[in-house]
Amino acid sequence: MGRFVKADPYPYPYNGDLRPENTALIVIDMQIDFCGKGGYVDQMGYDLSLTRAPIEPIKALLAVMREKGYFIIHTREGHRPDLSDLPENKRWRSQRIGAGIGDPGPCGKILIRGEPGWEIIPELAPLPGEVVIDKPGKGSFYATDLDLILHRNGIQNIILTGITTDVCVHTTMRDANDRGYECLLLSDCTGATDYGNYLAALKMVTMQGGVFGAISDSQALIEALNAA
Ligand code: C5J
Repeated sequence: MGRFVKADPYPYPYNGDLRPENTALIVIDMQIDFCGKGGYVDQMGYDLSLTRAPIEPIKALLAVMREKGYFIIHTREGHRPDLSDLPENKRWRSQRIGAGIGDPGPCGKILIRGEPGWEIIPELAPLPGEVVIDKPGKGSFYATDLDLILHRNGIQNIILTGITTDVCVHTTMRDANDRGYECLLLSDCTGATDYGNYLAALKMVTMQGGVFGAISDSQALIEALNAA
């Protein structure tokens, strides 16, 4: 039997074992810096409507998965105020495009922990007790305790949402897949700074029989979660 989500290129998860006890929803970097006016992405001149598109679908999905008792994880990309964890080349590149990490901006110092721009947007604020992972890089595993927390809580399946599809979401998905987690990326719950990159990032997942996992959307997932 099992419980499966309609997904591309295979019904997810591969073994039909989809339960609140073994499945986590991860909401990646839904911070003002990535989708708010005056934040990092806005300062770089990208179209905010692309990174804001997943807000409502994620909000609706969070309500369902919270109610059903699924394990919820949020991540935030950001650096220490003294910049001791900021690679010099990352800073240099951000300065080149006019949004220097650590420099003052309309939402405080860009991508710095504790600054207004670094906060998760109020619509998707974590609830007390939900795990929040602070990461200095694009992937959610590097220099964090995410893997330890997933293991401790018996998580085998990871549902990925958040921004940006081609950068932090993809890096996290690839890394999770290499670690043996069964991954599902929801197309309406993610966005990139470029629409072509968003489409390409989704397509990449589906190659080779699901090289990093599978792609679906929140409606299909909710249907599967509601099925007896
Ligand atoms: C980026 C992210 N794009 N959250 N971060 O720098 O994808």
